[in-house]
Amino acid sequence: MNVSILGIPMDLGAGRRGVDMGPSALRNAHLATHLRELGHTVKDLGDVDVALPETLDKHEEAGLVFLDPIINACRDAAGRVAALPEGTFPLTLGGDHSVSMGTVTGNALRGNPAGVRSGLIWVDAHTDYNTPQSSPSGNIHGMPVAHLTGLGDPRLSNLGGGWHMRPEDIVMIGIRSVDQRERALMQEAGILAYTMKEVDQLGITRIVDETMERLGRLERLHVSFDADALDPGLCPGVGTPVPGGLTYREGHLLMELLSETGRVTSMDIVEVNPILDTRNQTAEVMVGMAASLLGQRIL
Ligand code: HAR
Ligand code: MN
Ligand code: MN
Ligand code: MN
Repeated sequence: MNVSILGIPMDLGAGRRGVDMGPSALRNAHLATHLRELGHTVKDLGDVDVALPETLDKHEEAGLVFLDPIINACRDAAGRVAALPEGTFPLTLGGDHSVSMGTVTGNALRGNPAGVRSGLIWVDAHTDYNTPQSSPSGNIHGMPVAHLTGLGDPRLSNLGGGWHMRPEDIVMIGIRSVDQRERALMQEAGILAYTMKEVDQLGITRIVDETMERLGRLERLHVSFDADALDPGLCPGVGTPVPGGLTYREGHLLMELLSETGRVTSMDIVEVNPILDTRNQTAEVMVGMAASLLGQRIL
């Protein structure tokens, strides 16, 4: 497969500094080398330009912190991804999770596909379904999925022109932290979410089966993997750690089973924060997750 790596070194959507260094940490964990060892042709496209917070005054507008520079970076990311040739697997590196408003949009609109439906598998401790009105923080990385489905501020929800993700084409896995008003929005939208309780009860195998029952017929499938979905003992380098996350094997099994379906067409790795990490462990683990999704097998 042709894999194109694109970094979006942005931390403007997060409440603390550091995830802007995520792309660098993932490259330092030998991302491209590991994927080449699997037989892929890997091209690193470098990074999207993102404003540094130190060069901006931290202004909040209508409940959204750093709105304008985030729009610019997401629009650039969407354009870069949408321009990639058909058959390329875009592997996009955050950055905080607001980058996925750009990457998911770009992947859905790639090749300008009339009527092509895209599914989204959101692997995260959080549902990221806040709107500016429901958000307790104003941090945009808690809002990408809501905006992808057309809620929230139109400047963020219209990155794809009139295109929106359908709530029934989204499945979330690993969830264990949802804000009060965010929960009501999730229920209203009817998004299927497997919390850690369901991971414990059903196991990853059944969850992947059910996910593919729902999304398996869609032409495109994007996996957005927030490092904080994994347990913070395994991935300490994240800004908003929540105890009780996916284990190393649950994460790998999820990626291995999704890989076996042959249906996944793109991936993000987001929220890796090297400042908070231990010897780049979180980036190393996430490179392993990408390798499993892209065909790495034990035997
Ligand atoms: N729900 C909280 C908020 O909206 C925190 C969520 C953001 N953290 C993430 N996203 N890493 O997955 O402010
Ligand atoms: Mn290595
Ligand atoms: Mn997230
Ligand atoms: Mn998260």
